Amino acid sequence: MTQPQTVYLKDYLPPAFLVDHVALIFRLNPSATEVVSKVNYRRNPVAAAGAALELNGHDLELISISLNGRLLEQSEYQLHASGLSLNDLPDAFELEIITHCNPDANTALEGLYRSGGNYCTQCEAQGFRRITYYQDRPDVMATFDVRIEADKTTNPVLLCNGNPVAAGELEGGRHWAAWSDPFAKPCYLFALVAGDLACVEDSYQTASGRDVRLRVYTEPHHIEHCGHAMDSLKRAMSWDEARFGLEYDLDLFMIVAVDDFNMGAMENKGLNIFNSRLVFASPETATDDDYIAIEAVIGHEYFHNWTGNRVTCRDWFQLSLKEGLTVFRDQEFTADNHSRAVKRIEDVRLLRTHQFAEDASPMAHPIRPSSYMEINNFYTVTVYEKGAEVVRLYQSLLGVDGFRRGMDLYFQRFDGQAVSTEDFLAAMADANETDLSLMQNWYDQAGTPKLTVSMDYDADRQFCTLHFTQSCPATPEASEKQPFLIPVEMGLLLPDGSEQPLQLLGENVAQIGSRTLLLREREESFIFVGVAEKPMPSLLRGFSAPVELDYPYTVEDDAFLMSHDSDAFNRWAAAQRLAMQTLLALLDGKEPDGSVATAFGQLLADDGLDAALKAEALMLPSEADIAEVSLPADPGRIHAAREQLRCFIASSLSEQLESCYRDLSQAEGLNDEAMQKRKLKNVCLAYLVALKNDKAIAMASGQFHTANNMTDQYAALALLADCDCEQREKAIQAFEQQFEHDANVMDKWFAVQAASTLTGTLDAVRLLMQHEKFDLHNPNKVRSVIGTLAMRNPVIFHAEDGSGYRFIADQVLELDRLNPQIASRIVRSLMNWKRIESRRSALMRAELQRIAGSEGLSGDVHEIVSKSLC
Ligand code: B3K
Ligand code: ZN
Repeated sequence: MTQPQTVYLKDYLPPAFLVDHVALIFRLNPSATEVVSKVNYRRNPVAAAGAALELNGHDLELISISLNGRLLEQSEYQLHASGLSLNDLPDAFELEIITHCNPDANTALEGLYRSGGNYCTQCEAQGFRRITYYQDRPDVMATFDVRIEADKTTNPVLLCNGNPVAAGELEGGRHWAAWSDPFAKPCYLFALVAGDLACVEDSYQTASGRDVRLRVYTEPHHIEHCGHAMDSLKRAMSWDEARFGLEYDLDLFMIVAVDDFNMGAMENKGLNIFNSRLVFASPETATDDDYIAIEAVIGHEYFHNWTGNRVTCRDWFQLSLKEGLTVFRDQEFTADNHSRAVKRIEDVRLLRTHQFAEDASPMAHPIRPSSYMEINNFYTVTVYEKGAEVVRLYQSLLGVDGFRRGMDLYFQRFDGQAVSTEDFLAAMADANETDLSLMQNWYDQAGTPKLTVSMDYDADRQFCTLHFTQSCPATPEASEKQPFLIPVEMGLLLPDGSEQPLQLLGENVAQIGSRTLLLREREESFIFVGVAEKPMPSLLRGFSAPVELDYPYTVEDDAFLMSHDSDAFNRWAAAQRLAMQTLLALLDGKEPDGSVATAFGQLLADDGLDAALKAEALMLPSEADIAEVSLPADPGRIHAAREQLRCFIASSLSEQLESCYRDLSQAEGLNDEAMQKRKLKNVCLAYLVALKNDKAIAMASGQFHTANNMTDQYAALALLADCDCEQREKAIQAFEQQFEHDANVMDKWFAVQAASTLTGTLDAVRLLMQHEKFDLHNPNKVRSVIGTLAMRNPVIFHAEDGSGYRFIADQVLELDRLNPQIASRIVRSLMNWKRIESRRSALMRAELQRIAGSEGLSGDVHEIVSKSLC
């Protein structure tokens, strides 16, 4: 195989030809689908004169090419491994290309493939080149007309982007449908679906009074599980109108649920395609977290209609332009509909655990990378979640109204265009007549900035000074970093817990409540006056910037902030720090300090806190979080320390935990309050079961067998799956019998077993892979079994004998032949070998080397492995 090439942002050139219109005919056939593509090209005035037309193509069988109706000889074009070049072309012409592709043989799930007997597509980022020869790049935007022909019995439903325009019958039991999409779009937003599908239908009237038909398509037996998805869609449509003044633009909006999908969902124009696990929901089959995630992802894909589709990316380096912005929008959608504080905590937990680790890894990259080998490797927590944090910075700097002004100008300037992150920055700055040039450093530099803070208190002058120093570790793209623009939302708490009014030296009046300090330099100090008592700083409230905060808080300081901070996020952050300090002390061989149990007990008893915030605060930092701050990490000792602390808290607070559990056991329904109560109840149960005594196991088993909702049933199952007891086997069997016909629920059954820390899990996983419902071709199954073991089971993955690493490397090699994108996700579990203690580190490295030395590796896996071994 040829070595994958690195693509550089600095080499960007506009396309040689522009496209006005694309007309496609699909003659669907499982093993040989014919695609007739008729495209009107004209020379791009800004491209080099006389440039060739370079069309991308992958795994296509070329049947014919005609230029303005004349069939071309083979000598008139150059066919090569990755496409087709044509020279000496007129300034404007029509090119007709006929190709065949094989949907049945497409296990990579990119381009046109089959899932459950139905046809579907996935074109982002570069899947359209597996459908036809085209300039497969997002800055080529065109209107599309599509005709689909297929067997009528097996494919009664034929769907494409845009609006349906005509349909009819054909000979031989076939039929056709024609679709037209009036909005110019890049080809990555193309989608086609054909199959035997049922749909739920509803309608939505936009703010300006237009009626839009809404449809959610699925295999017929799941139709009764689509109500929540439809409700979520309507909520998303009305939220985008209210918050951003953005209306839907076509007459029809469709969502199709498919079982075989590489990621969560895809925002194709007018025809979103979803992984079925993010569509189907009923209280018996979906957890509360599933309900919230479905609403968020339906919102996310819908919001892309403006941020991504109407205004798209110039090239794939700009991915965060649409993804960071759209994640920010979906975060706000959830925050506006549920608890803002809980949403913020969950987003920050995800960022700190996964993105901070990525930023410290060999794959560290800026939110706008400057090079890549395989673009699919850059759909990362950095581009998405850190990207969303950077968008949030604009809102912190400009306020909600200023941010809205920036968004309005962005759409006014760029609707229908393919643009860059600089264009977004400029719209935000111009709309608010302010200089935001320092924001550019957030796009160009990788690494998590560290903010070191110290405080001096001068009792005589009543001055309190905060000193800030920012630094950023070296990352592959740069060792020296320019300072970042960092808004620090903060307050000063007085010993009685009240807020010190904030007045900086030189100001005339004091402000009550939080204020935001803007850091622009490597070192800055701020002097507050009129501070009569030594205060406790509450820093980075609401996590006002994606940085690592370093302030010398003691255990007592954190206990104080946990119970007094007016900022809910910082109460959570203090609880996490307190737990982390205790965990690090345990790793140092110390005994658990009682203050953590006391503080957690007070928090649990606090009537002023809602149940979900208590639950979030009581959840200990994950083993991955601990690993990041105890380098080189020893996963075995980290697990033991965390278990020790869980048991210590559980035994110190057992009565309180049990009575809290019992008080909350009646939570019913899907409202926020009931969901919050279930969350806290299950956190209490998890602590109790950590003690592994008969009473706690009986409570979990009782909950499992009597639960009337998946949240409680699944929480109990997960706890039992980690206990070596007879109730474990009973629960696992009962769950399988109850849900064997529901693929998405079976994924949960697979995952709890693969997450078990019991010895023997690796053998159990091998057996699970022989289970009749397991299928290596199905990404959800792979994620549930192999992904869970690699990413969510540090005990088994990091087994001292290297068996976990060897198993995962074997799976990566096998998966890579079927589906490189999925293999490339799994192989990342080995990437951080340099941060692990030396024995395991050597074993991980050896597996990476074994993968690197294998024949026929995909570009996807090659990029991760080669960068990891650098
Ligand atoms: N834009 C898609 C992700 C495509 C991933 C391609 N490897 C879903 C989303 O972010 O909305
Ligand atoms: Zn997205």
